[in-house]
Amino acid sequence: MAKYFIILSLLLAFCTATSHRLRRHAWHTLTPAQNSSYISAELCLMHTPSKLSLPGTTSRYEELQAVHQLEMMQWFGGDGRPQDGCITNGPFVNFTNHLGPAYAYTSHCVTRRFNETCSAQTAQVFVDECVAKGDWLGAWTCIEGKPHTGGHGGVGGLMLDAVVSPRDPLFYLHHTWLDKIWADWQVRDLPKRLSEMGGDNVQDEGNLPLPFPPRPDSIPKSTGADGDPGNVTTLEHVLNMYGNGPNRTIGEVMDIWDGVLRYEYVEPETGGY
Ligand SMILES: *[C@@H]1O[C@H](CO)[C@@H](O)[C@H](O)[C@H]1NC(C)=O
Ligand SMILES: *[C@@H]1O[C@H](CO)[C@@H](O)[C@H](O)[C@H]1NC(C)=O
Ligand SMILES: *[C@@H]1O[C@H](CO)[C@@H](O)[C@H](O)[C@H]1NC(C)=O
Ligand SMILES: *[C@@H]1O[C@H](CO)[C@@H](O)[C@H](O)[C@H]1NC(C)=O
Ligand SMILES: *[C@@H]1O[C@H](CO)[C@@H](O)[C@H](O)[C@H]1NC(C)=O
Ligand SMILES: [Cu+2]
Repeated sequence: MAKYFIILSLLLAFCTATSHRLRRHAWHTLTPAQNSSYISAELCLMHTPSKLSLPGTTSRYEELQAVHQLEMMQWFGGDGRPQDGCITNGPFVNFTNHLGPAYAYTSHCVTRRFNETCSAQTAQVFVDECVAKGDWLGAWTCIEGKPHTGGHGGVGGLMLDAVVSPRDPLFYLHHTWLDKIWADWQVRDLPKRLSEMGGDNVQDEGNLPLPFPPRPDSIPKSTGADGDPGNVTTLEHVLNMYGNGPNRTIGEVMDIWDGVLRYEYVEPETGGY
């Protein structure tokens, strides 16, 4: 299968440790050939039949979304068309997804509704503000507030579905960017920030940025507290991969450089860190 130049975030947390670090490049620095490889890899996942028997899934791509759907409690084409929000161009124009909305299973196109007011919240000035925070709780809530929500709202459509937003391939670009903001915050105080974790492990449902429908009885409840002694997230917290790969603890994925993920970022300006 075509090479990934941008790894799919925690969804690839099951990558076995390799002797060399993988390198994550910024999308705008890819060559046309690398660009096509990445898009082909996503199309390949969309066209490869599912194998894990997760509810509603028909492809490997949907099995990755299922992790988000099941766990949630707490050149990609342009905007959608006015009448139904379906995208009208780009490589995913004919893609039919089968998970969602929320916990339902229906066949539908990729929908978007660009909103520049929301996108403005992803501006560099807000990112800089978050990266400057002195502790994890400050950085996390800051990232969640503007850069994270701004990306979901800025694209709109499927990206505004809190349960299955990974249905839009843009989700992975947005979230790998958020991963990088986290790493940018970490490198400002190493090694301390390779083990700094905290915050609620179950979302406070009264205080969500996106509408969040109740989970139906047919979907087993995730306790949210797997591995934690209480309701605070710890390094022992288990990331349930639902068979997409081995479960990992948060402690295992904190150090992107030398932990199980083992990758580094290639900065267009400096050549990487
Ligand atoms: C990336 O590839 C898509 C099609 O695969 C093409 O339309 C687009 O122009 C390419 N962009 C760049 C920057 O190479
Ligand atoms: C989408 O389907 C139409 C009709 O079959 C076809 O003409 C078009 O090339 C397809 N586009 C892509 C990007 O696969
Ligand atoms: C864009 O999002 C803002 C903030 O949520 C909202 O007030 C506004 O109505 C949206 N604009 C459009 C055109 O939907
Ligand atoms: C977490 O647990 C503590 C102590 O048991 C409790 O006081 C607090 O309300 C809980 N917080 C949440 C968000 O459930
Ligand atoms: C992954 O974690 C979940 C939740 O802790 C657990 O139910 C499941 O059995 C684990 N799967 C594997 C393969 O260890
Ligand atoms: Cu998100």
